[in-house]
Amino acid sequence: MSEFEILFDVKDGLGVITLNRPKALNALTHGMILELERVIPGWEKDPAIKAVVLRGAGDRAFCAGGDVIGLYREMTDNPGGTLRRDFFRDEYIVNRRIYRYAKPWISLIDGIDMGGGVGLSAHGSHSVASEKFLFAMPETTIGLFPDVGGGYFLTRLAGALGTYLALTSHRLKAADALWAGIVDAHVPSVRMGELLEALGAADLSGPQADRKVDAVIARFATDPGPPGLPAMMADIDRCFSAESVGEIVARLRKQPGDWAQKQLAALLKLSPLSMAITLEQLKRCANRSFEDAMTIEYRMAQHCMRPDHDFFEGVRALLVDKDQKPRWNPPAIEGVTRQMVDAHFEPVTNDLCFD
Ligand code: QUE
Repeated sequence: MSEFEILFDVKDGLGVITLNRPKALNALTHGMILELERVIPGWEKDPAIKAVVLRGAGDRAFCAGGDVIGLYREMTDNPGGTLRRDFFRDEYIVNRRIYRYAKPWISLIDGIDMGGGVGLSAHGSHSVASEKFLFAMPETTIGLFPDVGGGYFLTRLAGALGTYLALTSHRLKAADALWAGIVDAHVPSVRMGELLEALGAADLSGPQADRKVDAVIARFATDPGPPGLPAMMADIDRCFSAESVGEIVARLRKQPGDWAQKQLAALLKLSPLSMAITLEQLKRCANRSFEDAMTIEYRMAQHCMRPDHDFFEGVRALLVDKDQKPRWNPPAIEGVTRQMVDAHFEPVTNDLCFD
């Protein structure tokens, strides 16, 4: 493979993008984001390109998220730097461009798809997952919140599923993601290459392009097996529809059975502040436009970039020092005040606004 972090190729009328940091599970750097925004607007207008296909290099990941280790390094080496400001702005601009893209945007997800990767796949017109697919919005694990349009797409899932996925960082395999509507089809890993060739060979012209892509994908789609989520939805809705994180915890405590105790144990490891701001994010983003959700998330992200925020402690503990023992501040949900939460939603200088 090439030394470039992201590859762009035009073949058989397809614009093919390959995220190319396989050793880092194709985690998105600021450079990759800037390259996307440099190339994809032109492809949208180019009559020689009928659709865009996005994939990850290597055999493990589509994209594990944003390059949060890069953000951490800047914070420790160059606290006055601009990466924290520009990374999220430029990433969210790309997320929004994909959401509004005028041509089919097809993600071939043959492995891990988490956080920032979901921001590149979930807002496009088509996402295809293999048996290696593993989804999560895992940001509460590192003191962040489910951004990249999480406030938009998670609030549009059934019942309290989005709140559940957002708060617990719970992982889904292909069968559950297909059931939830997070992906559109399951195609075996070994057939992804043939699917790409078939898309190249297909006539995708005209106003029915999305339907024509559906038809090509359908030729390769197989049953991923039964989903596990349907049997959990009553519990998820009962416990995760509460108004506050404290009330969610209280409902889990009262609920008999293994499932509730497992969720409780999972929640108690995560950043209490992250969980509180995430629940508020979902309330504020429900029934709002994609653009409004991104403006809200940009303000939140800027607040999370303060040096004393849980975000840096989370990245340190999970990804840099790997001691797996983040010291959250405050350490428990009872310590999170209304004021701490509301501060994340205040306008910032250089707000992200779309017109
Ligand atoms: C939560 C996250 C991320 C994460 C782990 C979490 C995330 C992310 C990575 C990641 C993984 C492997 C890499 C890398 C980054 O891990 O966003 O550079 O090689 O990018 O618990 O949100």
